[in-house]
Amino acid sequence: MTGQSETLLLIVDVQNDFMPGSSLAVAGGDEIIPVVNKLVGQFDNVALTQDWHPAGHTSFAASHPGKVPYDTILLPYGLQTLWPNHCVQGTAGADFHRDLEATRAQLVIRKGYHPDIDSYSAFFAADGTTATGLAGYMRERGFSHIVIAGLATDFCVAWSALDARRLGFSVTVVEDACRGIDVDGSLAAAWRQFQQAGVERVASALLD
Ligand code: VGL
Ligand code: ZN
Repeated sequence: MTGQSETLLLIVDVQNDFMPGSSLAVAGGDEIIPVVNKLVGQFDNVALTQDWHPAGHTSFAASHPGKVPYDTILLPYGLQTLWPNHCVQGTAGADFHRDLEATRAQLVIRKGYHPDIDSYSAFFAADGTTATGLAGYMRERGFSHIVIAGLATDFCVAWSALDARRLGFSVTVVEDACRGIDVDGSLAAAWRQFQQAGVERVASALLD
């Protein structure tokens, strides 16, 4: 594997609103926390993403009269799945889970803050062109490899992993440190796309 100095561990959206019982609950989302914390202890370079939407964000079903969560809608940049309100800037739901070991994170990338564009990926908003700055950060820091874990496997983890491949980084997804939402087969599709794109899939035990 690539050395520590060329590798960034990216922990995606381990936030309260994605936890069981909250607005956009990911089944088993809390179960990954000990696995993620162990990973954080194993990498020299750690970054986090934080889904960070303004109230009334375009990805919220409530922003579109007559729509309900998990409907889709055609927006100027393409098809958008509509979600329950979640991760609104400054709310407790947008905070990282209290047990996430975030102290050693060197960077927090916030995404989804443009009112009219969603952003699953840590690299680009859903229009495919509005950058978050993470690619530039990785290049300037000399990271050629990204190891990704977090929520949700089939949305923010998947879009981040596939963008990272498109940008030319080598990519590893830690399967037991992720959980998916699984809308209409999206979880199986994500694992298929990972394979096609050359995203490496590992179990966390293999990184010991
Ligand atoms: C996510 C749906 C909406 C994610 C974020 O973190 O995977 N999914 N916003
Ligand atoms: Zn979101």
